Amino acid sequence: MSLKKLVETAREEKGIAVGIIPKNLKKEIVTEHLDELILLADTAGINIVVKITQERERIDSATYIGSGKVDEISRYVEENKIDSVIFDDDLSPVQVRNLEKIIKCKILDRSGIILDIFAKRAKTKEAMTQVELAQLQYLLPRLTRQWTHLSKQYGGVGTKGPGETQIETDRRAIRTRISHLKQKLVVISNEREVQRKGREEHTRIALVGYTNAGKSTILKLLSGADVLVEDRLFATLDTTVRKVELTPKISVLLSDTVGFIRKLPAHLIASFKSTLAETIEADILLHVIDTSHSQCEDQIEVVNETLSNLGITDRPMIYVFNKIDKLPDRTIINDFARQYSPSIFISAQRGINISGLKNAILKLLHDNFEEYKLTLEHHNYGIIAKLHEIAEIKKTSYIENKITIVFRIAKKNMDRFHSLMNRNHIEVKPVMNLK
Ligand SMILES: Nc1nc2c(ncn2[C@@H]2O[C@H](COP(=O)(O)OP(=O)(O)OP(=O)(O)O)[C@@H](O)[C@H]2O)c(=O)[nH]1
Ligand SMILES: [Mg+2]
Repeated sequence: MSLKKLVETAREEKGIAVGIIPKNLKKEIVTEHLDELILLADTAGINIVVKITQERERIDSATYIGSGKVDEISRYVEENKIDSVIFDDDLSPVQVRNLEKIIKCKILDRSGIILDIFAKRAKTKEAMTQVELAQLQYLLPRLTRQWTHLSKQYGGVGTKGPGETQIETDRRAIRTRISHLKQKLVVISNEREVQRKGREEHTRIALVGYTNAGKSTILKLLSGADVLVEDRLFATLDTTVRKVELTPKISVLLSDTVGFIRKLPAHLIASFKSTLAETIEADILLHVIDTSHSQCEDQIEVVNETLSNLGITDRPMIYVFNKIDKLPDRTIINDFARQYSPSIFISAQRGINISGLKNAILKLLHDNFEEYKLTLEHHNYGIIAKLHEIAEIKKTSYIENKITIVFRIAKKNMDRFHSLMNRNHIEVKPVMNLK
C-alpha cells in the first residue's frame, strides 16, 4: 500500500447508514437508496460499515426511527468506535438534537453529506459562493452548542451584545454572512447574464441528468472540450458551454452542468440558480441516462421532477440513454424506446451511435422551431413587444421607417403568432435555414 493510501485509510471515518422502509416502498428499493447514500458517504470520506433499515408507517417526529432502534444503534456505535450515523432522509433540527443525546457520535443526514461534497468540490468563485450560502441556510436552524464560536469564522468576534448567548451571536453572524453572500451572487449572476445575452442568437442545448450519467463525456465527445470526466458523484459543479457542429452548416451551443440526485437539498437548488441558468434558458434539453444503472427509471423521474421544480416544463427534450455498452442484455432498449419518446441509445465512451444522437437533435430542432422574417412600420410597438414575448428575436434592421425582424418561434407558439399576424394583416415569410 502506498504511503498516500495508508494516510487516507487512517484518516477515513467509520459510519452507519440508516433508512426507513415506509409501507409504500419495497425493502429492496430502500436498500438501493441506501447504496447510493453509501456512495455519497464514501465521496465525503466516510466508510459505511453497516446498513440499518427499519419498517415504519410513519417517521418518529422526535427521533426519526423508533426508540428501540436508537438504543441498538447507540450500543453499536460505542462497541465499534463509529464516528458518524447518517440518515437517508433529512432530519429536523429537533431530531438531530434528540439523537445526539443518546448516540454518542456525529449525527448527519443526506443533505448534510451532499452539501459537504459540494463544498469539497467547488473550485470557482461562483460555485463556492453558492455552496457556502446553501450550507449556512442548512446550518442556521440546526445550530447547537457544538457549533458555537462560528462567529469567529464569520467575523462576529467581540460583537456579542449584552445578554446575548453565544448561539444567538453565532446566528446573527451567520445571517449577516448569508445576506452578504446573496448580494455577491446577484453580482455574479448579472455578470453571467451579460455572457448569456451574447449567446441569445444561437440555438442553445443543455445536457441534464442524474449525476454520473455521462453528461460531461458527451460534451467532451461532441465539442472536444477539455472537461472533467470522472467515475464519481458530482464531478461537475459548474456550467461549461461549447460550440458543437451538427452539420457543416448548423452549429449549436451545448452546455454541461451540475448533475441531479434524489432528494437534492432545496437550498442547494435555489442557490445554484445562476449555474443552472443555462439549462433554464435552453431551447432543447438532452436528458442523459445511465442505462446500465439498476435504478435508471427512478433516476429519470428524479431528473424530471427537479426540472419541473426549476420551472422547466414542456421543453423539447431527447432522452439520451447512455452507457449501452455496459448492458448485459439489450432487449431492454425496446422497452425504453416505447416508453420514452423521443429517445436515442448511445455509448458516449465507445462512440456508439453518435451520428444517431446528432440526427435526433437536428430532427427536434426542425420539428420544434421555425424561423420567420417580417417587415413592419416601426411604430407597431405592440406587435414588436408581443414578438419579444413569444419568440426569440435573432436580427433587427431598420430601413427608413420600416423595421425588419428575423425571429425563431417554437411550434407551440405558432397559433398565437398567426392570429396576431392575421389580426394586423401582416405578411410573414418563413426562413428555411434549419433544413
Ligand atoms: N461504460 C461506459 N462508461 C461511460 C459512458 N459514458 C460515460 N461513462 C463513464 O461514466 C463516468 C461518469 O461520466 P461523466 O461524463 O463524468 O458523468 P457526468 O454525468 O458528467 O457526471 P457528474 O458531473 O458527476 O454529474 C465516467 O467514468 C465515464 O468515463 C459510456 O457510454 N459507457
Ligand atoms: Mg460532469
